[in-house]
Amino acid sequence: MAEEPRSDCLFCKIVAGEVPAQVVRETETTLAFRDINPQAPTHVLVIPKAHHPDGAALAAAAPEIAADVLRETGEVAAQEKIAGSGYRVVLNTGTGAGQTVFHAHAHVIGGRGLEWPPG
Ligand code: IU
Repeated sequence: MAEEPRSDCLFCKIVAGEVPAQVVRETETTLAFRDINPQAPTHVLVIPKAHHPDGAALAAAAPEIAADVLRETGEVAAQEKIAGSGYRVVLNTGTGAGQTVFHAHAHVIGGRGLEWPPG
């Protein structure tokens, strides 16, 4: 279920324009901005504008917006010119997997070689 914007949610504040971000793409339902602590030459976060706690919750509550987010990861990769060399889309889900911001977001990471499996 989509929730109201949360005053304690950093990404809701970015959507509201209350916290600055380097926005690279925006649609009616999504926002894409550069990660403040990039792990690769390209590291962009794609988020739904509506608050959902993680990717699974987003897909369950609003599958059409989950599809928008996934489509936008591809658009970001094309715009950043990393589609040809390969890139990774990551949805950390849960504290044990490294999720630190509990507003759904897909990391788009590329511009360097990427190891598998991830750490
Ligand atoms: P995670 O999957 O929840 O760990 O990803 C959260 C990301 O949000 C992480 O890569 C942070 O560097 C990033 N981030 C940000 O871009 N701007 C911020 O002000 C904060 C975190 I706090």
